[in-house]
Amino acid sequence: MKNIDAKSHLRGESIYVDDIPVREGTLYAAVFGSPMAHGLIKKLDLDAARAMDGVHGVLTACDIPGVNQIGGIVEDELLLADHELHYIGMPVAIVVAESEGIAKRAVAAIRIEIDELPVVVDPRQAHGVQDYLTAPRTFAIGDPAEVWSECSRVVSGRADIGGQEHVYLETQGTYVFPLESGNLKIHTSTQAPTHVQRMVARVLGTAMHRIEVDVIRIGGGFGGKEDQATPWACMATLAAHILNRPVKLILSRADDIRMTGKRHPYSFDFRIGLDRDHKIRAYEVDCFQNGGAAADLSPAIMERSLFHGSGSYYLPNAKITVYSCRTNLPPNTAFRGFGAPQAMFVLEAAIFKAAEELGVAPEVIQRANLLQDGDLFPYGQQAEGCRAVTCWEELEQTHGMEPLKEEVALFNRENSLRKKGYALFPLCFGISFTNTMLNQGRALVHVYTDGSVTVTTGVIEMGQGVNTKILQVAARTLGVSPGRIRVESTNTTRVANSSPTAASTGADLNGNATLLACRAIVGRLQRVAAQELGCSDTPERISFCDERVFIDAMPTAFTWFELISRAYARRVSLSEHAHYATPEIYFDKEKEKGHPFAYHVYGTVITTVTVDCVRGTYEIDAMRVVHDFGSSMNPDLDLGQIEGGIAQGVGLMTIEELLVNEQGRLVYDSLSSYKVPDIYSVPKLVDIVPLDSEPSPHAVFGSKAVGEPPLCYGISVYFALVRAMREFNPQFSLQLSAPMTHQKCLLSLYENL
Ligand code: MTE
Ligand code: LUZ
Ligand code: MOS
Repeated sequence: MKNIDAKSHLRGESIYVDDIPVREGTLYAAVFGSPMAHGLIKKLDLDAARAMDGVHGVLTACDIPGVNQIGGIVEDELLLADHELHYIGMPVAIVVAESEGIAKRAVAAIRIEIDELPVVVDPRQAHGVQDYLTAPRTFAIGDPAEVWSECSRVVSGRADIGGQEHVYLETQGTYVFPLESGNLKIHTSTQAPTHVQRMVARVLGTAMHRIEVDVIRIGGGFGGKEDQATPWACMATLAAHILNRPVKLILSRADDIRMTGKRHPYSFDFRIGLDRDHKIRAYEVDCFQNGGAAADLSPAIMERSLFHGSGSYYLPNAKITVYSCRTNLPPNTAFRGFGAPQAMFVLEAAIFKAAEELGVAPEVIQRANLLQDGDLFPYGQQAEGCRAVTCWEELEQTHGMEPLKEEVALFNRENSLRKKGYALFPLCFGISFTNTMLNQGRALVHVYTDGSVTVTTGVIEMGQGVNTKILQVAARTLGVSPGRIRVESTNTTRVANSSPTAASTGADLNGNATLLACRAIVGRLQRVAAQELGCSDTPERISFCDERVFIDAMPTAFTWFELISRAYARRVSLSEHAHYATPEIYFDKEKEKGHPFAYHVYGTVITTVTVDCVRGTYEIDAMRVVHDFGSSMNPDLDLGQIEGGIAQGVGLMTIEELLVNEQGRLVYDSLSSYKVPDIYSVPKLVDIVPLDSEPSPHAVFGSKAVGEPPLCYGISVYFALVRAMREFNPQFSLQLSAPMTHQKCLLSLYENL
């Protein structure tokens, strides 16, 4: 089944916020953000902006009728600064004008005087004074302290991983229409319409039922619109509410990069202890998460780092601690992987360093410690249906690991200025929101009297193809052709209280709800058909397929359309609203133990790279993957997700560098200086072999979640590069600091040579 958006995307006909036809009377908003990373507002001069022709209003914190507070997990984030400024770009005032141009010129006319305060950008500095966004947390299993002395080798060190800009194609944006009686309709590019609805209601001091949020699709989110679409929607809605006019607020790329949060950079101190047989006896890590100026989703991201601190390995004694450090940067936020890639990176870094010190290949240690069925994760869940070893072995066989290694060795013998390296990475990613409460989905299905069908769920289509999967679920369950079904926009009035589309759970939660809704309708239609066919006592004999009614799996003369007419004539409901909650999951935060994940996704990658040791540039030759899809309901979409995830993971590990100076200013703040992967930076070959595994019981139709996990395959690129560089220069100091930019690569190649 092709992506249902393919045709309109290709023809440029798909609608995003900025494509919604503009209504008469629309005003345009632009936001004035703090020019300093930390300070107190001494004077805010809005007169020049207010006096400009075409300016209808300049709004500040004192214009907020409700509560000036948008913190979702911790209530520590103002919508508009009132006194203290915490990061460059922190919104201070909203200008509303007759055109975007006027609004921007008015923003430029705002003057501010600030009493500067010290700026902190390094999480270790915040840790030094225990300035945290939320209390530190530790996950532990066994006791590392007891076994260090028994280890044959103990290795410690520091590792670092940088942040990442989301670079969704559609920047943050909102278009709001005031309706009658103070009600408002909001079109916004968000992964979390209910979150927008709740926060708008809070800011306006009104009830959620007055606020309708509608999303057709978004032009990419990657986590950047899980929480951080909300402030812009609140600002536009505040303006529309106060001025009683439609208001549009679309961030320019420059403002979006400057003012919104990114993936969290982390810094780590690790210690790893091994036995003579390369088993990891003990592992301890302190993770310093750079959270930015407010909590946003940092506590949840911290949690996912803790959950993935043991990667795809069994660690009998481990202690993983995360400190969520407050810095003067835009609040960092969700980004595909949500703290897991960072935690996996430091463990791989520890294994890599230990391997170098022991003089063995890292894959020897990796292989010796792979998770197996029955093993405990540090959070108390037992590995079930574990595919770590299966994926690894399948990779050895299907991709011919030994010949690949020989090829690399041969190349390195024959070339002195170009060197190849390879690395493996085993993936294990937990599926479910770690906050159990969020694991619920809803769907509303209508069958119209002509037999056509609409489905509304709480899920957001952001390019991942989830609406196509929803449609597949409905088509298969109702036995009608996909062309008969339309997936509606996501709308808080039709489906309420939805969780964000995040944690890769969109298809599972909303697909399962769709399945339940369709099954309920099928149940009623079976009874109607049984009555019509004279077998009222045994409706279970009836089934639907290819728009026909079957009895005992034999086709009848009855079509879907006739059946729908009869059902309507018999006054049977043709609509259903269903709710799905993931079964069996729970987590006890006191004990830090539980069964938080419905299931895990596994996979293994082997990556080969070639480094140009004269220039410090490199190419990724190939990434060969064995991935556990369960039983994929749409292999094309799922392969697309893996390729996209890999490209983003490669960017994170190689060229995407978020450099911040001491004043808290982004150094690479545009797409001409912040490098995102292009066709030259992605692997020349991506070969994905599906593991033939069981359909997963909690995955919709047994098709495992695929959105975030594959990004982690990118981690292998870092270590493949270091190994290639070692072939040229065995002497450089091991920094374990991602991304490995071309610049860092070049400097290391000639360090101590
Ligand atoms: N794919 C595209 N094309 N665009 C996106 O924004 N977001 C990713 C992933 N794949 C994203 C994407 C993230 S961060 C998540 S959590 C999942 O999609 C969410 O969708 P799902 O739950 O339906 O997998
Ligand atoms: N959001 C969230 C997420 O609130 N909880 C999660 O566990 C999560 N995981 C991944 C991405 N977003
Ligand atoms: Mo994805 S980071 O869960 O939006």
